[in-house]
Amino acid sequence: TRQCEGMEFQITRVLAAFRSCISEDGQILLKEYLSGWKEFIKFMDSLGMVFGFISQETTTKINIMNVYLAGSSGAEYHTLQSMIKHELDHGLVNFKELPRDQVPSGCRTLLRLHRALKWLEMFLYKLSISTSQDNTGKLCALAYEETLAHHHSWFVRQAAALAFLAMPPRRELLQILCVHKEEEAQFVLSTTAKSIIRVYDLTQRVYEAHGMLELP
Ligand code: 1PW
Repeated sequence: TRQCEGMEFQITRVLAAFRSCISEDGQILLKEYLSGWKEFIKFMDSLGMVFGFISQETTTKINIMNVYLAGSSGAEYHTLQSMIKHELDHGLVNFKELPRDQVPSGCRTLLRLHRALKWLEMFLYKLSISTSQDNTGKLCALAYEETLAHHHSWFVRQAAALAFLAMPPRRELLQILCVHKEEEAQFVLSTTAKSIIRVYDLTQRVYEAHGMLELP
């Protein structure tokens, strides 16, 4: 069996990151948000080559955010709310489609991760209520079709469908997730899904309040 310590993926680290994502005054902390995603990317990478493009695309989005966080205005990117204020105040949001050679705004980039987070949450939830008879690829596909697929082109949806076919069986998947007992799996998965919902719902409200749910 797989060793579950050290640098390899652990679902409990995803949980810890998203749990610490909301500050006491209701701000979304971007570093924690991105670290939750970074941990999850390790999981996608351990699913093999076919998940490569999904994992790559997520990494690309995180890297764009990291450049902003490390940049001269980095302090403004401490939270979702401060980022929105900063980009609005300086006309950086890009409410219109950008030329391909321009770096997308933080608001636009995080919105892509935000939409993807719904997929992740739905997948973990479905996995948490699944039984040993369930097909993980099917669960993943269903979660995708109910959420992120609405935002994707035909081409991306086909590529995603291919990746789901290569999803490992449930038993193996739970091992990759570093949960070994059935009850433990249910608990960790549903707790993680719940911590993600809180972050997702708050982020959604903030984007909605600024009319930013459809940034191109
Ligand atoms: C195994 C459990 C699945 C949950 C993982 C969620 C990962 C989400 C990454 C999906 C990437 C699909 C391929 C890329 C599509 C891009 O076109 C799209 N990006 C995202 C993150 O949805 C839109 O970005 P774009 O093209 O407008 O810059």
